[in-house]
Amino acid sequence: MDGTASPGSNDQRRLLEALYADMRPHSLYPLWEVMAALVTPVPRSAAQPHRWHYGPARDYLLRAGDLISAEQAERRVLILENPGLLGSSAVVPSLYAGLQLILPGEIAPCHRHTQSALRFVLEGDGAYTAIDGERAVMRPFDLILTPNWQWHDHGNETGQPMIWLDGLDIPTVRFYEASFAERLDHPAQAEAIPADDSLRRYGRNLRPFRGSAADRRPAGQPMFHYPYAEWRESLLGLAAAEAPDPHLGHALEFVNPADGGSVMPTIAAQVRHLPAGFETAPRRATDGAVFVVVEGRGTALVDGQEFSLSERDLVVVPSWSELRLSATAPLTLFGFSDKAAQEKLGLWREARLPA
Ligand code: GTQ
Repeated sequence: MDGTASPGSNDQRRLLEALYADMRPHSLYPLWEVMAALVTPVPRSAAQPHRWHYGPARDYLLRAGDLISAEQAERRVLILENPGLLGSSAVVPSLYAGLQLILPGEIAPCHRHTQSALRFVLEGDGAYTAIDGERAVMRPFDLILTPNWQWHDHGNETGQPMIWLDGLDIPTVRFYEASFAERLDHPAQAEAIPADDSLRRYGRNLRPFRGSAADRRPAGQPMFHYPYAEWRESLLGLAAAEAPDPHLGHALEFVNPADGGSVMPTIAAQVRHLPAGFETAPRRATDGAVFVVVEGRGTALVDGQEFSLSERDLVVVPSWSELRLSATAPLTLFGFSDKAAQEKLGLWREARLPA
């Protein structure tokens, strides 16, 4: 569809311009002048494909660590801002990504907000995120959720810096103008429930007997910790047992066991594995996605732009860009995207293209 109004005579143009000038003070605007830009035949993302090498980003983050405390910053995070969305703090129009640092002995103070968050651990071992009274001990490449309006603080009682990838729906909540946030009057919330309690109760496709006092987490969202040890075993087990999907490689999505849906209402999370030498056929999808390398080496070809990838490097793949992944060494990726929200809105689509 080409929604541009067809050109008319110079006379018509002059009269139309006069109409627009008269209407403008009354907050009225002609659709036909903007139709083609509003209702596009295929998605046109303002976001750009981009890759961040982990090493330099980590150096800047540690430099920030020398200059400002987690407590002072509230959250000491370097935002991964999409170069096509400058000033928006967004990695794709709907989502935010950042690298968060907690140094030994620090606490990122307790707060809650209507934005939903996930953490994917990149460095360090043994710090914690406390969520509504329960600590999740953070091991490398664990996925940890902070669903909306749950109290959370992060603390590091280990001797090493702890760095993780934050994924939040900040731009989505901003779009809906639905941001609420509050601080607890203590830096750390009370530990009301033993660490990793929810993993023991809900983590293996079981749950406490219905109606028992042991059923402590919200019925709609009992799980908030998806350990690497578990997802890796599933993903690599699958890779050992069958051929990879031509467009995805081996791919698994994290689910909310309460409803089988995505981990949070706005954010979906996935892991991928490509055997050495494997290259995916090109694919487009409407979700804007961020990937981080867990293990291995390879390349991401995004709309013809090639990005080399090695451990902990990050790459953003905007809506409807053509993605080809290839592995020079067995490549494992974690990714998150706005597929969760798009599916609920009936918007999500993909196109699997020939190799
Ligand atoms: O850890 O709660 O990267 O509130 C941005 C906002 C992290 C957090 C971010 C946040 C947090």
